[in-house]
This record gives sequence, structure tokens and C-alpha cells, in this order.
Amino acid sequence: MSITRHNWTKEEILDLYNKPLMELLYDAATIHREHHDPNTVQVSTLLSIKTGGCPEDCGYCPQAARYHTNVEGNDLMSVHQVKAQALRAKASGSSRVCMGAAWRNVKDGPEFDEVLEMVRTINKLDMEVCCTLGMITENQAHRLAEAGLYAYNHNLDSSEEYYKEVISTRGYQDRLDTIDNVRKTNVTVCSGGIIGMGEKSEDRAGMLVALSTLNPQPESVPINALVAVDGTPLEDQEPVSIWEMIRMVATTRIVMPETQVRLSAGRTEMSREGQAMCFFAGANSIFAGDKLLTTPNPDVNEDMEMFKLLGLNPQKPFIKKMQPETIEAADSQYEALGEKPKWTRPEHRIDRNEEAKLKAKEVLK
Ligand code: SAM
Ligand code: DTB
Ligand code: SF4
Repeated sequence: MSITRHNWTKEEILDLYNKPLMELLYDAATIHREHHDPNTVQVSTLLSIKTGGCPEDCGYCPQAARYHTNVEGNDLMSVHQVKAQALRAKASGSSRVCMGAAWRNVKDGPEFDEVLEMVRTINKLDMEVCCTLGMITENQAHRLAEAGLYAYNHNLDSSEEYYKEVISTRGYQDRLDTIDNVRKTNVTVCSGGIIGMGEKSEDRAGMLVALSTLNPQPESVPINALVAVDGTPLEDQEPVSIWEMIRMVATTRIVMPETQVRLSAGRTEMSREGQAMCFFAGANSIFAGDKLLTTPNPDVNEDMEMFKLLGLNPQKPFIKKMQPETIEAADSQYEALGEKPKWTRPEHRIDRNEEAKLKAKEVLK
């Protein structure tokens, strides 16, 4: 049985990533079988509860207000709408709903109170609830935990070095601090990243060092292939090849044997054979539903056909960890503190982000 190590070095991880493919696949598949049922894949559905208009400058993101993309911004969805979508997701075989908001960080107030009510509502449907709302304080993490949150998604997205080439409105440490805040509760951590942003293999290894040296390691690690969206600074990035995705999944599996590795954005560009290789290499989770947050994802029926073809079964909820209890707002131990945390804003210049911003101004004139 392989043990979970928290001292992986970049060199060791690069050596794994660059191994002859058949050896890498064999090692990853062996470790996968020691820790997981290889025929079970966890299925999550994404729900964009607050779309677009984000103040951040993430170079990959179609929801950043400063770039000119075709994303239509929306106010926060209602609890009623969220419940209806969650029921649909459950009926189509999802065990988890992941609610995403285009926020830099959570602010205490009526909108966060609504999100807490959404968490309570979905947990009562006996589905795992995940949120990805940007940076959160320890108090906000406790309030989410009390509502019945199962997981919090907060990606490191790349190595610390390459992060600076992609985002200037916050720092890597802000991300790590939020993960730390989540770890002070019973909520599980979901954190991964994106490949195909122009980073080197060293950066991919660097991101895996940052994730695998967390103790405990994240319970889920999403590996996204960049969806290059028109109007974003990364619109012209070449798509990553499936071989890089397979290598990344396999390496992630080896360095984080117990985590659920999620084959995330980018599946519309992947063949069934390519995805099957990723499952063989240790991916055991996907996002299902015809939309990710704002971009397309394979049709649910086609995914279920693929599962049938490969003999895969959707994972039942709360297999890895017990269902959290939901505490009603009236019985809460934690009140809104109205804190004004000092998340950083390095604001170093990233030329391609500036160009995309100027181009957007021209288009909007
Ligand atoms: N605003 C919050 C944040 O940044 O943490 C939550 C939502 S944000 C859209 C969640 C994650 O989506 C990002 O960390 C990134 O990994 C992923 N993402 C966003 N745009 C993407 C794209 N074009 N391609 C692949 N992944 C993307
Ligand atoms: C994650 O790692 N990938 C998801 C989820 N966590 C929030 C988001 C992918 C977004 C892809 C671009 C879009 O649809 O806007
Ligand atoms: Fe905003 Fe998150 Fe998109 Fe960055 S990734 S622009 S923080 S929604």
C-alpha cells in the first residue's frame, strides 16, 4: 500500500511527469487501485449562482468584468431556483452540487445569508454541497460549515511563480490562507488548477508540490484544461494535448493517492478514448451537465453512455465522509462579524492582461 507523503519535491514530481508513458500509467493505475474502486467515478454538477462582473483580473476567466467576453452577468440566483437545479442534478445522477460565484471574496450581508440558505437547502436534499465563492475568513468558513457545507473549492491554479503571470489582483498566499481557514472547520478542501495557460512542466510540478505538501492533502483536486475564451488575455493559447492531461492526472494520482482527482474543464475537446485513459490514470471524478460555469460541457446523456461503455458507476454521496448536520440560521453559534480582511492586491503589471483590458474598452466604445 502506498503511503501519503507530504514532502514531494519539484524534481521528484517532474521525474514522474516525464516518465515513459506506459510506466507512468502503470504506477498511477496501481496506486489508484490501492486506494479507490477503479470503476466508481464521483459526479458533480456546477451551478453558477452569481455570474460575471468580477473585479479580479484572472487571465483565464471569462467572468472578469474588465475583459470583453460574451458572458452575460446575472445577480445572485434565488434559493428557489437553486433548489430546482439541484433536484435536476440529483435526478441525472450527480451526488454533488458545486455553487460558483464570480466574487473576489465573500462579504458578510444579505447575499452571503442567501448562500448559507442555499447550502442548507441542498444538504437537506442529501446531496454533497460545495461552494466556490473566492476568499473567505475563518468566521465565514465556520458559518458555511454550520449550514452543512461538504466541500469548499479554492484552486491554486498554477505554481506560485506562474500565478504572478496570470493574476495581479491577489497573491498565492491569499489562496493558501483561505484553504487554511477552511481547514479550521470540518468542511473538506477541493483545490487544483489549470493546465494550458502557457506554463512550463516545472510550473505544473510546482503546483503539485504546493497541493501535495498541504497536510492534510485536499480531498479533491480538479485538473482543468484551459478553456480559451475570446476576449480573455489567454484567448490565443493553444489547446493542451490529451497526452499532457493524462500525464498531469497520473502524476496527481501518484502524489495524492487518497484524493479524488477530477477531470474538470476541457472535456468537450477530449475523445472518449482520451477520457478513458485519464480514468485509467486515476481520475475518479467529473463535472457533469451541459454547462460548466459559463462554457459548454458534454451532454449528460453522452456522459452516461460513456460510463456504460467503460463500466463506470457514479459514486453515491457521503461515501468518503459523513453527511454534515445542518444548523438553522436561528440556532447558529456564529454571527456575521462584518470583518474587512486584508486580502492582498499586488497589482504588478501583466502586459497581456493590460492589452485585453484596452481591447475591451475599444470594443465597448
Ligand atoms: N471566483 C472564485 C475564485 O476565483 O476562486 C470562484 C469561481 S472561479 C471561476 C473557479 C475556478 O474556475 C478558477 O479557480 C479556475 O480554476 C476555473 N476556471 C475559470 N475560468 C476557467 C477557464 N477558462 N478554463 C479552465 N478553468 C477555469
Ligand atoms: C474547477 O476547478 N473548475 C470549475 C469549478 N472548479 C468551479 C470551473 C471551470 C470553469 C470553466 C470556465 C467557465 O465555464 O466559465
Ligand atoms: Fe473572478 Fe474567480 Fe473569474 Fe478570477 S476566476 S475573475 S476571481 S470569477
